Amino acid sequence: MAGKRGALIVLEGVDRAGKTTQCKKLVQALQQNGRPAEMMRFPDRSTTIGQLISSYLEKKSDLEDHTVHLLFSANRWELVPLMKKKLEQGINLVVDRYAFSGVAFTSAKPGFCLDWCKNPDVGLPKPDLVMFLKLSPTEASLRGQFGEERYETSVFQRAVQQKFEHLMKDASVNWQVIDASASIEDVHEDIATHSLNTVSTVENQPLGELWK
Ligand code: DGP
Ligand code: NA
Ligand code: NA
Repeated sequence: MAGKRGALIVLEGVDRAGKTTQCKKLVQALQQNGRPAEMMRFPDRSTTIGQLISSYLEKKSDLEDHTVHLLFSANRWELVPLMKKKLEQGINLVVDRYAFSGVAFTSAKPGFCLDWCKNPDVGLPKPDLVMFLKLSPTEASLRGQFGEERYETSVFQRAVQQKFEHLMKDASVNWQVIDASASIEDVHEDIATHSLNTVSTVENQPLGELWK
């Protein structure tokens, strides 16, 4: 197939770092630069599996911890054919959370090792760029109270942050740390610059496989 593929760009970070706002702004900026772009988010709560996850996050149901980990992973895998199709069509995908959230959130629970947590996501499309929106717990707390969903406590979020720090030591992933304490516009500039570089760098390269 001729033509240039789209880039797979992921935004990660603890809750309230501004990922969703920045994903939307990035999609607009890419489009304004003549680069087709679409946003995706995980968990995608619209699918059958996503509805099970959503009910769990809203505390309307309880699920065993291993089970919910595998459901989050399955939710990513079920979107892989669509992701690949779009990337092959030259559409750049901006993704709000991915397998790194999967590993960070489950491995922050007692009794889970990193390798077990990574395994179900091994082989997913490998992001060309993962930007970690870094925000200290103090700065995050200044952005207001946590919501009512599962995981939304400062103790758990601190544990998640430590797991992300560990994952970022993996040089096989193209991590960029973004200072999320800056203004929305400044954070956006930073993210857009990294993304536009990535989009033109990878357009003739094959898509990789994560953690393989
Ligand atoms: P969001 O819709 O971005 O607010 O994410 C919902 C919550 O689910 C958030 O607290 C992060 C958490 N989360 C996202 N992906 C995963 C995953 O793969 N596994 C686990 N255990 N939690 C996840
Ligand atoms: Na949330
Ligand atoms: Na969000």
